[in-house]
This record gives sequence, structure tokens and C-alpha cells, in this order.
Amino acid sequence: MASLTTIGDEARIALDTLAGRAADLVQPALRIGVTGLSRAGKTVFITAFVHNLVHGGRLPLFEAQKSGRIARAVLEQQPDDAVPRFQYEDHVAALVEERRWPESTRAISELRLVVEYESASAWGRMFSRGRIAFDIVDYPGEWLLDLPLLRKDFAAFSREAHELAALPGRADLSEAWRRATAEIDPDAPADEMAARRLFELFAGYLAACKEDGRALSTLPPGRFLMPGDLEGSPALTFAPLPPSPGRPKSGSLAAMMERRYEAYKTHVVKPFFREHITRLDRQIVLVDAMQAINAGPHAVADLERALTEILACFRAGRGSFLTDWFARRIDRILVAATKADHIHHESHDRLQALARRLTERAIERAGLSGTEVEVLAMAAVRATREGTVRQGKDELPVIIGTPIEGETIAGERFDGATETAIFPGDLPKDPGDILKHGSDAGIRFVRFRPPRLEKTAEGVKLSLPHIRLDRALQFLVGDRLA
Ligand SMILES: Nc1nc2c(ncn2[C@@H]2O[C@H](COP(=O)(O)OP(=O)(O)OP(=O)(O)O)[C@@H](O)[C@H]2O)c(=O)[nH]1
Ligand SMILES: [Mg+2]
Repeated sequence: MASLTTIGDEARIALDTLAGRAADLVQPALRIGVTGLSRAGKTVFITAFVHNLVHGGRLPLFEAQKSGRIARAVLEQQPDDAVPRFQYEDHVAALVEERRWPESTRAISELRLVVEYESASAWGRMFSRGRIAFDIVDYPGEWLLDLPLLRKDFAAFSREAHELAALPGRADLSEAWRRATAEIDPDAPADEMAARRLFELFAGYLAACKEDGRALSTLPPGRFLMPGDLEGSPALTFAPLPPSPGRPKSGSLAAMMERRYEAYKTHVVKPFFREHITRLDRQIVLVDAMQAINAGPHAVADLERALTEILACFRAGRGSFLTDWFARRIDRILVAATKADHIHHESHDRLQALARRLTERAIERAGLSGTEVEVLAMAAVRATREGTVRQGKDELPVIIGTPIEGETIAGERFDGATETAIFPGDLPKDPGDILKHGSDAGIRFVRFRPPRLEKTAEGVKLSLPHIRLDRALQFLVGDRLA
């Protein structure tokens, strides 16, 4: 023991050991849920999050990184062996090497990022270097929209589905399904082919609502669009039937549909909430507000409805449906309007204001209080730069990027290789205007390829550029690295 020179050292080593042992037993971990409707930007966000931490990206508003307190960030084995791994390396290769956006992901996945950091306080530093695991869980927002089903029996589900399908924005899309349903006799003997046909028509109508021009948000059952690994199973092969008085006859098509609907709730919806949602500490909800604005006020109203239902899932207080299940509760939720790099920075605050307006109304309707909610406009990966173009006497603010091959503006088709300056247009100043009229001016919206990464003089590739990703990280995890 000759090398122990002072009491101070000894005490410190003892403390280190203690802290180390404790950390071995229970490594502090923070579970972060990342959700949003399909194509909202979940995969890109997680990839940029991890890439920027692992490669020490430029994150001036993420305090721990800016002050150099992050010693190391590495990927480690995830705690849940039964959940698919988030294929980070593939997504990085796509973004950085091939400059294409990652493939769409259709189910849940998980990734563990372990961060070693110096505590900001002398007291914290005494207990050795801090180490925390961020368990990032990517899951489709569509699945959250199933929560209300738990409170509805098959009759109520069927009634509501019929009401919604008859609304102006949806009536034409649902026509084939409604016609087929009207012709069916619910009391006829159960028949697999009839069930499958109705399911296919109904699921086809739900998918059509999501098409680009319509951009309506999703209706349940969420797995009809995002089946995960359950595609084709009986619990996923049903459809709403016309309301009929009394209980369905045993052995009838109606009885079969009802049983499958209940199986969907028991074997699909409940386990998902119990095993995943109730274990989250933090949540980010990504919304593609830009696409909704482009599609018009219908789509914006619809986005607000979906956001309300999504946020309601995180309500943990009394009277909540999930109360019994919540071992812990989500204490911070970030709502982020993605793809802000499609507009000039002067419009970023307007996009943020619109997202805030939508969120405030959603929070109120969802009865979500006591949880810290932050809203921002963000681009996890910034595909454009800004510039100005002179037109006569005026200077027009433009964004510059490489449009994806096949994108067009005013008849001009892009080849996927040429950089182009685009005047994107402005969002209206007042978010109320967008809610009422949509963006009449029309934001010129082309999809750009991911950016080419700049290299330093030494040939090192710089990190992925972004807009306000650092703010998002600061809000989501900053306090845990203090
Ligand atoms: N310019 C820009 N485009 C983005 C950004 N994030 C996402 N996108 C675009 O949005 C598309 C969808 O992004 P993803 O991250 O795959 O979205 P997702 O929510 O994981 O989608 P699913 O896996 O299909 O549910 C991408 O292919 C890009 O075209 C961003 O930060 N900037
Ligand atoms: Mg994805």
C-alpha cells in the first residue's frame, strides 16, 4: 500500500471503486423514444444524433459538447435482445458515403449510445467520470394512434370508422371499401376470403389517405399501415363492419371480425404500450409540418388531430388510461418540426411558431400537463446552404442544394448532380393564416440530396451539418450530462 500517499487519494480511490461498482450494477440509462408518422424524419434524426456525438460534431448549443466535457461516445450492445437493432452503420453509409437518404424503416428498433463525460461540477467530478447510456428507441407514430382503441369495442370502432370515412376529405378514397362493406351480410358464415378482401380494401383506403397530395394523417389500426412483423396474421386481418343491432351470431363473419379486433388489442396494442412506451424517460415527436402546409388546411388540421392523439399517449396523471402501467413517467417531450432546411432561416421561426400553435392546442386537448414540453423547428441533416440572388433591383433569399434526380420545378427536371439555387417562398407571418388558408403563396418544395461533407485541410471529413439539432439534444439529454 506504499503508493497511497495521502488520505485524500485513498478516500478518492475508495469512492471511485464504490462508484464503479455501483455503475457496474446499475449503469445509469436514459430511454429516449423517437417517434413521428412515417417519413417524418425519425431515422435521419437518430443517425444525426449519434453521428454528431460519436464524431464530436459542431453543436454550440449542446453545452456538454461545446465545453469539451464529453470524453467519448460509443455504441454498445442494447439492453433488449428481442428488439431489432437500429442499423446505424447502414444509415450513415447511405447519408455520408452515397449521399442518399436512408431506406424507410417499418417497425421498432433500438440503439444504445454510451457517453463518458466530465461532470460540470467539482462535486460531480469527485465521483469519477460520469457514464450514461442513452437507449434510443425508434418506433412508428402510427402505433401510438392505437391507444384509443383499447377503450372501444368493435361496434364503436366500426361506427367511428364509418363516420370518418364519409367525411369530405376521405369519402372518395373510401368509396370502394364502403361499397364492398354495404354489400356484405355480417351474419353470413365466417369466410377467410371475405375477411381478407374487406381488410385489403380498408387498408388500401387508409394508405391512400397518406398519399402525397392528400397528406392526411393516419387513422387506426396503426399496424394496417405499419404491420411490423405481424403482416398477414389473423389479428391483422379484419375491418370495420356496418353497425348492426345486437350481438353478432356465433360462427358469423361479424363474430370473426370482432374476435380478431379484440385479439389485435390484446396481442398487439397492449404489449406494445406495456413493453415499450411505459419504459420511456424522454420523448421526441417529429412532425413534417412542411408537407402538411403544402397540402393545405385540411392536412394541417389533420396533423393537429394526430398530434393530439400522440401526445395524449404520454399523459401520465390520474384519470389516464395508462396510469397503472407507468412505472416511471416521461418528464420531457420535444415536438420538432423537421426539414427546416427547405426554407430560408427567416421562415424558421415562423415554422416554429406554427408547430408551437399546433402543439399548444394539442396539449390542451390531450390534457397533458405537468410534463415539460418544448417545440422547435429543426433539420437533423441540413441539405442546403443559404444565399441571395439578384433579380433586377431586388435581392432574393435563396437556398442552394442538389435536388434529387427526377424532382421538378416549373417543368425543369433535375439530374441529381447539379447544384441549384431555389427561392423557396416565405411562410406567412401569422400561424393562424396557415391554419385557415394554408400557405397560399405555396412553398416551393423539392427534395434535396444529403449534403456533401466538407473536408479539413488534413482531409478529415467534418460532421453532418444541421439546424438546431444542438438545441434538441440540449433539451432531451443536456441535464443528464451536467
Ligand atoms: N432536407 C432534409 N430532409 C430530411 C430530413 N430528415 C428527413 N428528411 C427527408 O424525409 C425522408 C424521411 O426521413 P426518415 O428519417 O427516413 O423518416 P422516418 O420517420 O424514419 O420514416 P419511416 O422509416 O418511413 O417511418 C428522408 O428520406 C428525407 O427525404 C432533414 O433533416 N433534412
Ligand atoms: Mg425510419
